[in-house]
Formats: sequence, structure tokens, C-alpha cells
Amino acid sequence: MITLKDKLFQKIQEHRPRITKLLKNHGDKVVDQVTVSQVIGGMRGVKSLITDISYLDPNEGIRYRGYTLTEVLEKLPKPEDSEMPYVEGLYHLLLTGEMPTTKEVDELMTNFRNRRTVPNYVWDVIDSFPSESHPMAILSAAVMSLERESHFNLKYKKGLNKLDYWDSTYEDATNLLAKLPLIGAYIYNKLYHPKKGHRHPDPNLDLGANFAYMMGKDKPYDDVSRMYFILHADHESGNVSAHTGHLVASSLSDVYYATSAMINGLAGPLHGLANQEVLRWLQQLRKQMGGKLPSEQELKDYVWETLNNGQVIPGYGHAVLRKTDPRYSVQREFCLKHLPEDELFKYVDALYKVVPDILREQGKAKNPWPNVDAQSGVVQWHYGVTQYDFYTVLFSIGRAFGVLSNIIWDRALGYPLERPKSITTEMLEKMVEFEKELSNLN
Ligand code: NMX
Ligand code: MLT
Repeated sequence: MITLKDKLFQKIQEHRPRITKLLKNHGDKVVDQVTVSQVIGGMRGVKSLITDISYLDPNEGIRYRGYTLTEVLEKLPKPEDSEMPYVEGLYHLLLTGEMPTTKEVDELMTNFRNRRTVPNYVWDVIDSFPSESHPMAILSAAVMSLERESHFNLKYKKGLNKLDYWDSTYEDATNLLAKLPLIGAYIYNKLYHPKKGHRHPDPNLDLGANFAYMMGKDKPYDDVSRMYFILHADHESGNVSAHTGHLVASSLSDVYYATSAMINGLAGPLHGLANQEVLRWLQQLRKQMGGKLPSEQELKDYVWETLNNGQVIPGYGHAVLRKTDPRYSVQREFCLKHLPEDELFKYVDALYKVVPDILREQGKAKNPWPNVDAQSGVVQWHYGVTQYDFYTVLFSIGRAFGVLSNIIWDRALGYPLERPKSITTEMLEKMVEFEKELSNLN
């Protein structure tokens, strides 16, 4: 049977001439122009990265390899009696652009199981952290400690042909992806259930179900995990975590360095940590309400109070999206089906009705609609994962699938070291002065 790696190699060979041709025949073609606002404003919207793993349309939301999230969730093979597909199948889709067959997913599950043993020194690293440490700091360090396992590094030192970089990168990436859920569950148990101890993985379970098992959660938490990892897997290449992973790997740092860096980027409240912030903000409101559901006016007052204090509304707004994030909608549908009476879900739903109008009225945010983080914590909370500091660890496990798929392809296509050019404020000032003088002359 043809393995995922064989199929990936076929795809790589098919793709390489496309990049060579673009560079050779059209290398000087202008793709985009850059304005002063973009130079100062975080390069927003500048088309200067390439990825084939996913694409984010501002109005439609994310597509993985051309498929909408609804299609991904419908078409990927699922375990029996489950609503959500195998995460292993997503990896196949992201890497090859093809929906896997059930047989291919079975093969990949075995492949993942064979790679998931975590060396004991990683548990020691995690155990050595004080219990007040943030789980994202622990996760980043745990991934970093695994760096000594890198095949890429070993081979590079021995002398590696550039055309073969992708191969050992694939090995490193797949090893890390198989281990990450175990590391996440270990951090959870260590920080929040130290007396229960750590469960060993169940060899019969797929990645999502095993994660639920190791977290000590019953059904449907397996589906929640699969849904969570799949929804967070990729958001094209410009977001902080994906971009950081790509940037670090572009210097040929191995995937352990790159993944640890991407985790660090995700740990900021404007990015992945927003899911934690949403829950913190909701709990504050809940406390203020003394247990009763807020009226529409009370909700509006709370939102305005946050804005008037110079803070952002967590879970709302986006650098690219201009509509409700489809990742929000998928989770909302899940909540409507499984937890329509959940108190926090009611809060979130009520906020959906008031926040966009308020943000529009305030007139600052370009996108007044909710993003993925507005819903995700509520689902976790409902199934007993109430330690919201942990939510971004879940985001990281999912995001690693997209970031690592990208890094494998970066290496396969020989993309170079990333090194944009910076200029000084004085240079910008001189540039605009010159433009002014020119227009005065005309
Ligand atoms: N609440 C209040 N103000 C906002 C919000 C919001 N949710 N979103 C944007 N703004 C403000 C923003 O702070 C900026 O203000 P100022 O001019 O004073 O600097 C202004 O609106 C213009 O910002 P935008 O161009 O609309 O947004 P930008 O692309 O700079 O930032 C986010 C995007 C996502 C960082 C921003 O919308 C935000 O801070 N949202 C809340 C945090 C959040 O939910 N982050 C998670 C994003 C998804 N993810 O998982 O990464
Ligand atoms: C993401 O999933 O990375 C976020 O929505 C942020 C982004 O795309 O900029």
C-alpha cells in the first residue's frame, strides 16, 4: 500500500516545477504594493507569503486545501458513532490536498501510535515547573526539550542534500504531532488533577479519543477534541503562530525550535490566548450578575464598560476576516445541538446579539464579528475543563498540524530564509516629502 509519505513525495515532485516556472518566467511580476500604513501597521494585508495548505477569504473564512470547514467535517472519515472526523485524516488532507480513504486513515493511525512514546525526560521537565506556571510556558519548554530527538538536525550535520530536507522534516513533524496530545494531557493532569496522576495512552484509540481518555473525559469529549484540533489547525500563513513557525524554520532550525516558537506566539491575548480571555471576561460578568442571566441592557453596559476602560472585547474582531468566523459558527451549531441550555452558552449567544452593533457604534474595529475564540472556551467549560488557562494548549495542539504541514512543504519547495527589509522613520518621512514635492511640481 502507498503510504502518506510516498503520496506526499509524489505531490512534491509534481509541485516543484510550478515554483521553478513561476520564478524563472515571472520572477519580476509585481504582486502587491506596500503603503505607509502597512509598513507601520503590522504589514496588514500585504500579500507576501505563499502557502497551499489553506486560504482565508475575508468574507467566507478559512478553506483547507480548497475545502470549507463544513466540507472538511463532512468528507473526512469518522470513527463509528462519532460526529467529528479523525484528526489523523486532516493531516493527510493538509499534506497532500486529498481526502484520505478510511484505509489510509487506518494506516496513518497506526503510524501515529508508533510514534507517540514520550521520553521520560520530558515528563521530568514538565514536573520541574512550579504549579503556578502558565501551561503555555510549560508546553513550549516541553517541546523544546524534545529537540534532541530531531532527525533533521542529525542528518544535516552529516551533510544533507537540499532536495531531501523535507524527508527528515516530515519524520520530525509526525513524531512531534503524535506526542503533542500526550504532552498536553500530562500538563493538564499535573496542574489541575495532581492526585489522579497520568494515564498511559490506550493503544486502541485514535488521536482525539485518546486525548479525551488521557484527560479523564468521557464521550462526547472525544468529538470535542477532534472538532477543536481540526478547527484550529490552520489559518493561512500570516497569523502570528503560523508566521512565527515558518519564520523560525526558514533558518533551518528544526521543527522543535519552530513549534516552540509558534506556541510562544500563540500565547498572546490578541492571538490564541484570547480563548482564555473570553472565559475570564465572562466569569467576571457572571460574578457581577450574582448568578442570574444579564438583561440586554446589562450586557450592553458591560461591553461599553470594557471598551471605555480602553480594553478590547475578547473573541471579537479579526485582522483579515470581515464576517462571523465559520469556526465560531461550527462551534455554535455544536452548542445548539449538545448544550443549548448551558448558562455560559446563553451568555455567549446573548453577546453575539449586542457586541457587533456596539463595536460598529464605537467605530474602531474593522471587523465587529466574533472569531473562533468567542465560542471555544464555552464548549470546554461545559465538559468540565474549567481551567481556562489551559485552552490555548488545546489551540496549540491543533495549530501544530497546519504549521508543521507548512514547514514540510517549505522545505520540499526549497523556500529560502525569510528576511524582509526594514527602513527608518526618517526614510519614510523623506519618501513622503519627496512625493509632496513631486505633486507640487505637477
Ligand atoms: N474590541 C475592541 N477594540 C477592537 C477590537 C475588539 N474586539 N478589535 C479591534 N479593535 C480596535 C483595535 O484595538 C484598534 O484600536 P486602535 O486604533 O486604538 O489601535 C482598532 O480597533 C482597529 O483594529 P483592527 O484593524 O480592526 O484590528 P487588528 O487587525 O489591528 O487586530 C485583533 C485584530 C484580532 C488583534 C483585534 O480585533 C482584537 O484585539 N480582538 C480581540 C482579541 C481577540 O479576540 N483575538 C483573537 C483573534 C483570533 N485568534 O485566535 O488569533
Ligand atoms: C488564527 O487562527 O490564527 C487567528 O484567527 C488569527 C489570524 O488569522 O490572524
